[in-house]
Amino acid sequence: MKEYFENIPAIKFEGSDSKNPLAFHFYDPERLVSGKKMGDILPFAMAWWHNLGANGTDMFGRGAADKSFGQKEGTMEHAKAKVDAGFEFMQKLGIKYFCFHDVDLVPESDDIKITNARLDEISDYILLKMKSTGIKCLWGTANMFSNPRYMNGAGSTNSADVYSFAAAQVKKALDVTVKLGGKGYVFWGGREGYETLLNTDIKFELENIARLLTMARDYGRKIGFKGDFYIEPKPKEPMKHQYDFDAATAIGFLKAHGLDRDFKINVEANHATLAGHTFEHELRICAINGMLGSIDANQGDPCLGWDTDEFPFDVYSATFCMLEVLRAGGLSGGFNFDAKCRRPSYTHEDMFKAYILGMDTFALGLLAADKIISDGRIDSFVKDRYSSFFDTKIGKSIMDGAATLESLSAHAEKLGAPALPSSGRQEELQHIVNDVLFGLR
Ligand code: XLS
Ligand code: NI
Ligand code: NI
Repeated sequence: MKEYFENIPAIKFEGSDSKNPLAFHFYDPERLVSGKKMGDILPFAMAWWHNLGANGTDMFGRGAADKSFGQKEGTMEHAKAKVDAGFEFMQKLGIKYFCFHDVDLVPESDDIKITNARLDEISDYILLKMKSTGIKCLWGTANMFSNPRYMNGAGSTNSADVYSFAAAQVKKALDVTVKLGGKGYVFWGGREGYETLLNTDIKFELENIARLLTMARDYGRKIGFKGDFYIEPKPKEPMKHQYDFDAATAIGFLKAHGLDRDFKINVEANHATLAGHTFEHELRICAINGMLGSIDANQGDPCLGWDTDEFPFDVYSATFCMLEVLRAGGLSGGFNFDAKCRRPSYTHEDMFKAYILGMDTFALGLLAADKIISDGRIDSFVKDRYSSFFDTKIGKSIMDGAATLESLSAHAEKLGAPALPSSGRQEELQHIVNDVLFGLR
């Protein structure tokens, strides 16, 4: 078997004293954190599209990275070389999962029957690789945003033919996901949104999206898909207004259409930033609704207003993410690196270094979050902050449902001006976080 990354060894954990850039300094899959293996708490996944496909093309220039893997792009030989290279990549990094769009796997033909036959062929090939390596599929999805037919969206399109085409793609992508034993199936509403109300019927479009998701749910369950469907919210880009703006919006939509038992949320860090939220805000909204599904692990750039899909580097953000994940009892999905190297980092070696950065960043986040939880000061502060609802007669009456506007008014009248609420002590809490982060070793 040809080796695609000849100069790259299997990446090992060497510890934080190591200066070897091709080693993990913090990610040690065997290390126990609160009794669980780090590798099990952090089920990392490779994103087929960025890692094996993205070559650095942007609006101003063509690709700088070579992702041909020795074959002519747009051929099945190339598709197979990507499988071989991808599995070698995951094995060398110890990554246990991958995520894909239909058209990441094979070149798309105008005739969906041809594309589908190619998907059958490549998924047979992937299945063999999965069996021999133990690597699994985290989730699959259909790309319903790149082809010009989706200029007005897929579920939200104004064309019944395009809608049918989208349905056909979802059907096949679900078939492939089930064939590969995928844990989840994602809908990122890439162009499910609009540019101007002058040409748009929002109610019609939202209901049509719900119809498509319902058909997908029904078909998936019919063919034996037992995993979670996910919506991946994003507020904008490519559309000005995207319907799945953020987690709260997507959860409300799922509940309104009776889809909340089958769907959870796939939270992408950079999309949270674009929505004007923090990553941890989005995770908390999902967790309190019982809908925390999976994570697209990346980060944006506060200087730039778009989805830069950078590899996670921000340890504070990873720490706050892992706090949410640990408090929620872990993820049923995984951590998919929906991230790409910067255009000037165009070598194959850079691909490995990028994943090492991301995996080490989340390992640090996990270790810090675990320390914050066992330190206990932050959690007990938050609990105490609401104590007046548990320790006082009036508070208890609110909590047990006995209070009425009349009873609370009578209490307020007796009070005169209430004392100010207790201090939020934000700065003290931030200081505690720094203590934990930088006293890590
Ligand atoms: C784009 C999205 C996309 C989804 C999968 O912004 O993040 O990559 O994760 O379609
Ligand atoms: Ni994503
Ligand atoms: Ni994204």
